[in-house]
Amino acid sequence: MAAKQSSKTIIVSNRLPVRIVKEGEKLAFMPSEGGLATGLGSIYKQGDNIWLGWPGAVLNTKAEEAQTKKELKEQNMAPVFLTEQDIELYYEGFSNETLWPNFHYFNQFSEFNHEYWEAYKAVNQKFADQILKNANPNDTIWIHDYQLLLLPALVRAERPDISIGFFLHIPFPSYESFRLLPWRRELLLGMLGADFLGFHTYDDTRHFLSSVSRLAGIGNEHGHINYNNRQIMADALPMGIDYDKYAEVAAAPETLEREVRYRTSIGSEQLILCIDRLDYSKGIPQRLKAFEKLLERYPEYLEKVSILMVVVPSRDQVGKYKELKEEIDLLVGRINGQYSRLSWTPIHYFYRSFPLHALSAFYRMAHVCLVSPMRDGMNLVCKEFIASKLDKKGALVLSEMAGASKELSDALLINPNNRYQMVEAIREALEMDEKEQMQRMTVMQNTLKRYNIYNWVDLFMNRLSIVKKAQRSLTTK
Ligand code: GDG
Repeated sequence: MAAKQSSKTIIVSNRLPVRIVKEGEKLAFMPSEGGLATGLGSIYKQGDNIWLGWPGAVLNTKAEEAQTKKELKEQNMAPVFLTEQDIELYYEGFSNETLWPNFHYFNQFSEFNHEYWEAYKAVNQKFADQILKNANPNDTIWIHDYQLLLLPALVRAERPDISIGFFLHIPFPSYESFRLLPWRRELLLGMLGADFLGFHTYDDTRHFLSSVSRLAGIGNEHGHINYNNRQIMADALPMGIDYDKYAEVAAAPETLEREVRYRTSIGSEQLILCIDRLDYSKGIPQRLKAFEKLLERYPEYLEKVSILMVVVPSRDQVGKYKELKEEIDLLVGRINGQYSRLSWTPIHYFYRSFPLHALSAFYRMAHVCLVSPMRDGMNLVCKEFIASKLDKKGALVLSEMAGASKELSDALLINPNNRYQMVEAIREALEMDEKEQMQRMTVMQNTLKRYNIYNWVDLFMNRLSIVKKAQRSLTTK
């Protein structure tokens, strides 16, 4: 009898949890501390498991590629090398100018460009080729996000029995939005190469199933899809954070020292905290206009309340993002120009990123965290704010359009298109008595402690293995 082949897990995402920075001739490998990297650390760092993806820099020589492969191999990673053209057409193009706006209901921004589509197919094939070089039939593959929607089917075509999971980190749009895409059917069939498909919310799952049924003619029963004689499952699995890590950083001496230093600089005013990547889906101008309205309607907040706004640079080579940056700069300038006093600035605005301890100090200092995206798959910032509130004081104003709102019903929920509602919710948050703050915070903390990132990873892997077992038992009957 042949010896049983060992099995490993291959994580696949567009970006690796490491970033190459070129320093002249030298390559430096900087780890990324994102939530996904932390959560999946328990998987990819074990045994023969690997994480496969783009290392974040375009390399020009075979020697650079060889060095990268070697360094990454030592950290259980394998690179997929992309060219400048791949980045322009597949990543900035199809992923971020076609899929991103369509999936976030910004169809007026969606580019339907055939060249982008061809590049998207070709790069998904590049990823598939790398997986196939590394994968054995007993392995488990976990593919992440909208840049790789075709990948499950490309792998399935070559490895009919392999176990494939897929998780979408952004919303899956309603059929009415998704059907606008010229390549909608190919994208769905690409995803259906997976055995288990996870989404942040029940609504995302429902939208996906509805598109599968209406555009590909494949029905389902409570999320179970029978396609090509394979039983596939789609379900909601909201992603959590590393709760203990955020709670621990919030108690670290470096964080406390920073908090004292920042408070000495800005005084004792109440702070409304906003942290986002630069993106039109995050609703940054809408929120600034609401704050402007708050100051106009309730002048008692002048000199008493400020916004601390961190906008992390992102995709700012793409036209729409440049325009957004200009709009934000103008609004901040207008509001600060009109309301500033020598001793008070209404909006402390930073267009850059901060180290984790600084972020944690901001979370600690904030009376209110204002998270008001027009659409967001989940939103981890609001979860990190809650985990950082060790004294349970503070209030969260949260958009209904963020996936996180489904779990955090003790936040003050708002429709980000309703400026007056946002103004009143900010006021309610600023005026909320401590008892109510602590009651709401306790409920939200308990939820997030329980459904943390490790729990999410375990649930995903369990669901995938249950689906696979059921599939195998059906085919052997
Ligand atoms: C996508 C989906 C979904 C921010 N500024 C700094 C910093 N950050 C960190 C935050 C948080 C992360 O970046 C942002 O995560 P979000 O979830 O808010 O948003 P996206 O980047 O759009 O993520 C989203 C997520 O995928 C996961 O599935 O929730 O809906 O769009 O962790 O803390 N980190 C540091 N300095 C900063 O200045 N160190």
